[in-house]
Amino acid sequence: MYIIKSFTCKLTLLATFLVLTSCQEAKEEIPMPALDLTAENLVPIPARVVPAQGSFRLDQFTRVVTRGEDKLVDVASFLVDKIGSKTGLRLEVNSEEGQDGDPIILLSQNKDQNWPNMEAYSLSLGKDSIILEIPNSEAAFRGVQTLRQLIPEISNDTLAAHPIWPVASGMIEDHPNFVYRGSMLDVARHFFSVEDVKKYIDLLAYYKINVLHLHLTDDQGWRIEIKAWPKLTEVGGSTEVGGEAGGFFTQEDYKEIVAYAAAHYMTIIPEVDMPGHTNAASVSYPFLDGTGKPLKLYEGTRVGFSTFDTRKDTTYAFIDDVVREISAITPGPYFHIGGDESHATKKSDYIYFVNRVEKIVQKYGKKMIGWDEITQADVDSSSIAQFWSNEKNATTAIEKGMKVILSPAKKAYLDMQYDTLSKHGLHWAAYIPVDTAYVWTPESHVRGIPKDQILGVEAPLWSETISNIEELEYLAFPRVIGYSELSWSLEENRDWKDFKVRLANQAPYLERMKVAYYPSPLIDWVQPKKKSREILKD
Ligand code: TNX
Repeated sequence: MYIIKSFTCKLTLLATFLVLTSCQEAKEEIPMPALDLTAENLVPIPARVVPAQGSFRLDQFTRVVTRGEDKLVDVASFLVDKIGSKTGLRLEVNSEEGQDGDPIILLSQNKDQNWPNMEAYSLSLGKDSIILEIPNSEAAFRGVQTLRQLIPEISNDTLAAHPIWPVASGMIEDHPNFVYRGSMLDVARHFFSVEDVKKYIDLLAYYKINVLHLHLTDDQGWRIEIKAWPKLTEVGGSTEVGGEAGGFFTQEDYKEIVAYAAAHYMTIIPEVDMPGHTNAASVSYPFLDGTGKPLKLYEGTRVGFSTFDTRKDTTYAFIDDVVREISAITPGPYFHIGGDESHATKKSDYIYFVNRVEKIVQKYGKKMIGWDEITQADVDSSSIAQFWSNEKNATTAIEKGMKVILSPAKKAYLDMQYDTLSKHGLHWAAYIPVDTAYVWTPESHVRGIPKDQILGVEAPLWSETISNIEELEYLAFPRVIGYSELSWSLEENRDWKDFKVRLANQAPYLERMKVAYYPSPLIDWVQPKKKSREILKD
């Protein structure tokens, strides 16, 4: 039961004809519903959820307050902004106004607690207050996503004279299973705009994904401006699969993406795929070519036909410039060198190449990531292998003391078709319906890879068959939501039957965000309820 304070003021006429005003508190009692916190449709599922009686009253009087580092204010503003788009409420952060008894959402930094890791958070959901306790602003951002999911899509207008969004009471303690929770977007086969990438970041961040790997170059296109080598984008960026105009990110565009990702506590990993997948670069600067075949722009979808000349010093001078320029505008710790499907490179040349490029990446202060083939070279234990197809390469990585990112094509490739009827996608690795995408165990997927050497899970979205955001969303959603749970949630909490219901309940959010998700028939999608008022965008 909530007590709302308001003041009714009476005029009192005294015998002396003095008019005095006296104010007296009147109380409106608002009955709040009992909600079950364990029945909320949270994705990814938190480590621990303990329900309690009652619910919190989110309404226009709610105060959002921060205690701790300055960056918490930005996270609180993000929350207020998202509450605004979902509910229409216009709350303020750390406002001086308000009264005792107003509902309060407090973001409180506590560095001293023994947190399981630096993204861990606890949410105490009371009747009068919601307290998000965190070691830092990154953890606050993760906890805020949980809170966003707990706010109902529509208000309960029968409780009081004003709209109220009841939030279930209880306690949530949560932390990620893997520190690396990724998605990859191939902007090389088809180009995607800064706006498209930002929308993808919005959606991924809501599910606590914290890495976006951009596959920036391939045979069909070079998509990132390199000031020392302008033809890469002028020539190499001029087309794409199917022969459309292609495109590229200027360095300013790229910085905008990096900054947007950073505001969502997401790391951008740039990939320059080499020594194969390099036709667009070699057409732009033919001295790079190691095939000796005639060069022309490529708009098809074959792989494995191009290679750099790995024995020329000028090739490495070029790569030095590319790695230097991109590293300078990439705050994250990683640089991805590709290294996959170099079928046109001799094995000895490939090994020589990877060894040399690793040094360049390290020189610019980055850790090298490469597709699993790189483990054939003499790579350092600080470099990271991204397992996609060859288990032997993955176990070689373990023998070398490297960490591994899991992207098994048969399970985690977002560009695989759901089934034979899928409008977009390929099926060379498998058909991946929504259940297959979720029902596997990263912790034990490849024999011989211990959990402590798994950095995390990444779901790559190759773009041979998709050319706009709707098609991207069709392949990515809903499967990427499952990958978020596989990488965030603890193994003992993951369960397909339970996930299926929680996934079905993502429909109202996805529809509000205008996501063209694939309405898989395996899921009993929840229809969004009608809203009594017009609600703004996210
Ligand atoms: C394999 S996975 C590739 C890509 C293709 C993808 C299509 C990997 C490292 N290489 O070049 O786009 O299959 O599914």
